[in-house]
Amino acid sequence: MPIELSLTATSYLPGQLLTDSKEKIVLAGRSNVGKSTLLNALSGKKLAKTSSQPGKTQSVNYYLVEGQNWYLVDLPGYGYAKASHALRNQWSGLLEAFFRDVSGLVAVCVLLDARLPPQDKDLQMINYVQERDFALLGILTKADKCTQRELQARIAVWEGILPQPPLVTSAKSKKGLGTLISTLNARVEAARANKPGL
Ligand SMILES: Nc1nc2c(ncn2[C@@H]2O[C@H](COP(=O)(O)OP(=O)(O)O)[C@@H](O)[C@H]2O)c(=O)[nH]1
Ligand SMILES: [Mg+2]
Repeated sequence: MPIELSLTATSYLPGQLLTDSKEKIVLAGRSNVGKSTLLNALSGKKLAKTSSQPGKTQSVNYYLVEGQNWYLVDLPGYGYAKASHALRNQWSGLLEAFFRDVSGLVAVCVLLDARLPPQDKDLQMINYVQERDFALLGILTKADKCTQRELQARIAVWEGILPQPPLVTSAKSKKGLGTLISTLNARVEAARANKPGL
């Protein structure tokens, strides 16, 4: 079930972002939402540094999905309250450049902490993605930390906000990881099938 991910490029500055047109699916989310842990769980390997201290990933990381030939792109976490202004500006500059210049973007996954009600930063990111007409996929993380009842209530709230119900995942229990992988591959396949002239 795991997918093989190879870190192909790490970009700290806009000029280092990849410009090729290979399909890309982005993982975005607030610091500490569980992005690095999810990447590691998807690959069954320790690829990305995880931390209980948020605000560590400051680069755009491109992971090639081996065998499928597309990139899973790990964006810097947003909304780390303790980051300096200079650092926050550097991050948002990198994100702006990424979304302005990206080629082959198939979908943006916004990771959402299943324990929390919608946070301002989540809603801002969702708006940002929708304003630009990028395909959006909500992914609840840390589902193992919620009771079934809490989870159902959280899903219902997100169903009122997102264009489609969120996928529910836990890196700890592995819940939803197989569905997530097949959903992402299917999105890439659909994008390829729709490409005119190929
Ligand atoms: N229980 C549980 N904890 C998780 C899960 N995913 C991440 N965490 C914890 O959440 C914290 C932040 O995770 P990390 O992956 O570093 O977040 P990132 O900042 O979004 O990359 C760490 O302490 C992780 O162990 C999960 O599915 N279940
Ligand atoms: Mg991280």
